[in-house]
Amino acid sequence: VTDQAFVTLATDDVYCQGALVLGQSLRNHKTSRKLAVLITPEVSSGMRSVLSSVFDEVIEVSVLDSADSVHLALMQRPELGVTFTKLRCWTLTHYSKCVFMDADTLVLCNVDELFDREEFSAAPDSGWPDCFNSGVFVFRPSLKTYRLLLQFAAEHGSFDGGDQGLLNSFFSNWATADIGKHLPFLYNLSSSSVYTYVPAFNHFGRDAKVVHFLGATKPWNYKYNLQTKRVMQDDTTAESFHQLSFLALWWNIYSASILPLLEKLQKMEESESEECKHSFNGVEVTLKKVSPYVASSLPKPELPEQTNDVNPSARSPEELASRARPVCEVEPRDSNVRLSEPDRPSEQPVFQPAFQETSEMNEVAHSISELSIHFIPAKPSPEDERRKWEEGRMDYMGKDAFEHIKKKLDAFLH
Ligand code: UPG
Repeated sequence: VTDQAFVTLATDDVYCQGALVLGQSLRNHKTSRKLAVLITPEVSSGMRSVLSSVFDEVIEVSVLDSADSVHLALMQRPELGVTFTKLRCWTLTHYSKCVFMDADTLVLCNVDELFDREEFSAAPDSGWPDCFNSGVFVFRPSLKTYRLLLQFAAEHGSFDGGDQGLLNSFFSNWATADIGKHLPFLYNLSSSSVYTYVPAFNHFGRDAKVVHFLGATKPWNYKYNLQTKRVMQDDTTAESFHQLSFLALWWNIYSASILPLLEKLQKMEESESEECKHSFNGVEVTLKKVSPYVASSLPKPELPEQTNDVNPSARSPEELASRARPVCEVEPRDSNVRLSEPDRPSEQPVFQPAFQETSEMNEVAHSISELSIHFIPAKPSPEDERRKWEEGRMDYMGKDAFEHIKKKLDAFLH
């Protein structure tokens, strides 16, 4: 079907990562509809080319911002003014009908049946069920509707400062007029409702079709260990088992399908002279710039103090990503910091521990032509693990946790 499309929005490279996972999840479940993503000028050219390998259409629009700091402050989300840009989806008049999906949603199965619904269909919001959530909705592109929406926004604003408040006021009879326009909650299951109504989730959750990571913390804000395939949990948050399952699913798609595309992009960018020479202990070392997308997916390395001598800027992947200057490659493999030749099997340590100023190091380092540096986080010792247990920080993500998560997911997805 070429005149119907799933549409999403990403106003920067960070939200693009969500859009890519959403697009890939729609592809994985063999949608027969087109995939379109609205982007704004801020999205980088590299990211645009990655988007175009997942989406049929990458459409640049200019930003619409509610600039409504008062209402946005009530939600404590000053960044959501740009969600007014979502209204631009009504301008896609080369499609007769579309389903809009936020970039922080993920489909768990084929949801093409949504196109059987009419404008304006949406699911209830978990915070105020007489309002719909604007993360998933069925609409008909129309310049007339678009103009009416802009006019309405100018006259009435939005009660929450974002698109959701505006759309709820505009389509104000949604709650009562036509039950056919109420999408089941399963088409927009907020990942947090998994713990706000546990029995309901246990009863209905297996039929979930779309999961929505709404709220300030998005899947890409978590850390994920590529080797163990585990989402790394922040000590201060207490995500439920099911939330972690959905996060793990998001990260599985990201690491299996999106990361390779971003790495390809990184390689292309690197070949455009993104390497630099750095000298320490009289030895010249080649440092490669790590793409922010790749770096942000890597777990935070626990660096031994002495590595600061080598590159004082190398701390967390976020810091690495946020700095313009070249940084060391971070590789989460096993314990210890290591200096190795690129083509030498990485299991074979050259120095342990590394970066101590020994004559042996200089000798060997001089004898190899190219070096790459790997900062590798140390494994927690049994003492560390016991201490965490005693402090009440149990290892929910213990050895076999991912197996459990996968089993559970398989159980309710099939
Ligand atoms: N978005 C961007 N860039 C931003 C912020 C948002 O592209 O800087 C897009 C993106 O598609 C995102 C969507 O807008 O998924 C909504 O923003 P998000 O940060 O996901 O907000 P949430 O708090 O999860 O969303 C609730 C509603 C959502 C509505 C938003 C503002 O679920 O549908 O757009 O609040 O009203």
